[in-house]
Amino acid sequence: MARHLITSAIPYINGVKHLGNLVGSQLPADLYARYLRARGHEVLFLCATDEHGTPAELAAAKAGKPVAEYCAEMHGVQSELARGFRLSFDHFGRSSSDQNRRLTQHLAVKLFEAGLIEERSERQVYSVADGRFLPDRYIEGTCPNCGYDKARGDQCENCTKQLDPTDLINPRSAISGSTELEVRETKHLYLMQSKLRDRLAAWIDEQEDWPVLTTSIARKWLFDGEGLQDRGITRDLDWGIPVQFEGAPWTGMEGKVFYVWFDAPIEYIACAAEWAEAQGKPDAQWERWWRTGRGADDVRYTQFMGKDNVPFHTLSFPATLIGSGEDWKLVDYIKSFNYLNYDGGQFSTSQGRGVFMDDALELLPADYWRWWLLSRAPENSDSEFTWENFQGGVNKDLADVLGNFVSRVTKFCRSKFGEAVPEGGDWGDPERQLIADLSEGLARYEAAMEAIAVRRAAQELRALWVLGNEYLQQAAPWAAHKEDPARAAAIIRLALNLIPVYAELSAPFIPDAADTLRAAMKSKAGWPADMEAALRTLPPGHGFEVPEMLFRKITDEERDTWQARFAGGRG
Ligand code: B3M
Ligand code: ZN
Repeated sequence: MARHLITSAIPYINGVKHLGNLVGSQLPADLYARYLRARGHEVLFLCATDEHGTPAELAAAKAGKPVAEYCAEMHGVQSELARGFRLSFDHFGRSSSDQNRRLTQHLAVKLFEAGLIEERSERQVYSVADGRFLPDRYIEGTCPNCGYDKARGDQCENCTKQLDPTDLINPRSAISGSTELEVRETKHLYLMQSKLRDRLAAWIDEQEDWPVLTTSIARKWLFDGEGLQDRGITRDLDWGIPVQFEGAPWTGMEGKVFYVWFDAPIEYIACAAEWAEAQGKPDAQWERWWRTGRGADDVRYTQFMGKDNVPFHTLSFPATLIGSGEDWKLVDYIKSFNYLNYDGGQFSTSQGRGVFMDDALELLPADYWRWWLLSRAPENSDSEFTWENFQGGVNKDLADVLGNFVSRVTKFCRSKFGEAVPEGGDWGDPERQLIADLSEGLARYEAAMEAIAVRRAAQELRALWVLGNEYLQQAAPWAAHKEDPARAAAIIRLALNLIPVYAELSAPFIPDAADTLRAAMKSKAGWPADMEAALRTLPPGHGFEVPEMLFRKITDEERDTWQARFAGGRG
């Protein structure tokens, strides 16, 4: 029995996430959390919304709402969708929480005291009409490269050229449209990551078992070009965690907030504190997950994220924690993902391209999506969602294999023996062979899950479902029943017992279907540590109900309708 801390990258607050976001962090994290709980481990699984920064401010402005109100509302929307997808977070927090504000300010002070934060003066664009400094993307103008007249201060969306605000022709404020802009001197805090380079490099070197996708990205940022850069961790924004606060060791930082990527990972810690508060537990209860001196020494900490988030988790966040000089728990394993593409292109939040979490649940129950997304997770390379692949996966794996097995076994039993496990002869060679095959397959499934090899785990699970179908096909109880009803009863007794086993093994992928099977078989056996014993759990006479159709097939007509409906984007 071990203690596992699991975090998923925290999704930005600005809108509903698409299936590519979901499969790159929250969904595989949930799979792993459910598996570890099923194996009897103690798990704390945390996620939150990432609420600060310009994306939140801009999205709120677009929605015509004060940003705090917008964030509260969107947090509700995202929580509801997380519930809809059965994401089993122990807590779904908010990076705008008091806990995160206190922790972020606390860590900044510790870093300052350790000589790792420096004040630097910068020249920056100030809008007189708006009475504020403008971050790069709040400045618009004409691109000097292509002439596009809505280029942003950091980049031209039209020709992709990276820009400085001072490159823009006819620059204006994106907030008010005012052209009354000046360049003024202002101070910012910098985290001296370069001073931590050797310690970070040594720490990355220790991680021999991490996926190459994770370590190669970390090494690239550590050693390429000029190596690890010092990083500005403050911004001129209203919305965020204030840099000037009581007891701060610096002055003159009014009107500035911490950079969103500085406070967002700290929310992983703050979220544990929010969880403790919500549960009415004392601080010691969350600290035993996060402070090595207070019990977190024996915690195994796993993070899940898309590849674009890796530099922040392998370098910046560890720099914050190591640099603080305090005993914070560092991540033990980072599971990162490539991208899921959509129908020949990319999923895109800004263009509304692809299927989003709310759309998905409107079309089909969560299990259909969970199974397809996890079994095709973009682990070793990018993968692609097409409606045809989705239809094929759902129909072939869920309906034809698992669903078919359950339906054949339970309906056959009902018609020949009634809705109770039949008495009958003992098991012979085919059954012993099946149990041996299932035991071996189970060991492979468990190994894949322990390694967080998501696709492989799905294949191994499916292989276990296939074994049941093949057995049924060969043992052919419908034929045996004519000459030897006792033999047919023995076959069916085993096959019925396989259903609760499937429920337990499949639950991390398809939790609702698992519950349906448990309810139908009136059994909640737990993980089948010993396959033979597990298959004797339901004794003769144990009543059950034929479950409703477990999975329906997606028709060609639906597939075509959905493809057409989503071709145009969300608008
Ligand atoms: N919100 C980016 C993303 O959702 C960012 C992750 C923060 S993890 C601390 O991809
Ligand atoms: Zn341009």
